[in-house]
Amino acid sequence: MHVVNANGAAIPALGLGTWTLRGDACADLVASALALGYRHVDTAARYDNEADVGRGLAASDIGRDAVFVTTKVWYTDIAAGKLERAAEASLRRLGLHHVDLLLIHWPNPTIPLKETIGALNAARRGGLTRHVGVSNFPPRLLAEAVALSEAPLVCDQVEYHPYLDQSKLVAACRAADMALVSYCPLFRDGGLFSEPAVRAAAEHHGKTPGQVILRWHVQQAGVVAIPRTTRKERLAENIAVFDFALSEPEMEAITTLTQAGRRLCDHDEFPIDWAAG
Ligand code: 1BO
Repeated sequence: MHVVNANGAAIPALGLGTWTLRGDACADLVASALALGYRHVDTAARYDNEADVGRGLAASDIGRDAVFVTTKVWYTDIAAGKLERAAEASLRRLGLHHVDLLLIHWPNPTIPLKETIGALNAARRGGLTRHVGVSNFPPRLLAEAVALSEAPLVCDQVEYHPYLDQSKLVAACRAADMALVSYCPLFRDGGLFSEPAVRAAAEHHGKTPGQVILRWHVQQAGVVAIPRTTRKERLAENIAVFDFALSEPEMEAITTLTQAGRRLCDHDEFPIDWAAG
C-alpha cells in the first residue's frame, strides 16, 4: 500500500471512509476491506458507527499495528477535559487502546482554538492517539492551528473532488508537511463520472471513471483519499488505483473541472467561510 508521509505519520494513501455506514453492514464492509488490502479506516464519533467499525477491525485477522485508524471528536466536545473524555469514549466504542490519528471534526468558534489544540495535544500525550490533526479547517484557521500545536498536525481532512478547488489548502498542507485527506473524493451523484475528461482517461487506461478520479487524488503529492461505499464490489475497484498513472494533460483536464466549484458539505450551526481563506 502506498503511503503519504506527513510529519512522522505514514498514512495509507487510500482508505475506507465510513460516513453513513452503520450496523452489521458497516462491520462487514470494514472486515472485507481489510481482507482486500485496505490498511486505513476512517470513522468519527459523529458517524455513530465506531462500535461497528471496531467489530469489523476485530473480525479481521490483520494485526492492529498494520491498520491506520482515524477517529474524530465532534465540535460539541472540543473544550479542555471534554475532548479527552470524548476520545476515551471513542476508544471504548472502537475497542482500541489508541487510534493512529485523532482529529478535531469541525471548528467551533465559541471555544478558543488554543484551548482545543491544547486538549488535542493532551490526548496525544496521554497515549489516546499516535498523531493529531484537524478536519474542515479552511487555510487561515489551519495556519493558526499549526502554529498553536505542540505536536505537528499531520492532516486536514476536507471535502475534495474535481468539482471543488482546494488548491490553497493543498499548498498549505504541503508547506506544513501535512497530508490533505479527501472525503467525498468521488463527489456524490455520479455526475462527475460522465465528464468527458474522466471518461477519456478511463477509456485510455482501461479503468473505471471512479478509479480515474481516485487516481487523480492520490497522484497529487500529499493527498490521501477515503472513498466510502456501501457496495462490497466497489471496495476492490476503489483500491485498484496504484497500477496506472494519469499523464500530465489528463491530470490537468480533470483539475480544470474545479471551475464548477460545487461543495456538498456544510454545517448549519457553524458554517465555514471558505471564501475568507
Ligand atoms: C459533517 C461531517 C463531514 C464529514 O466527516
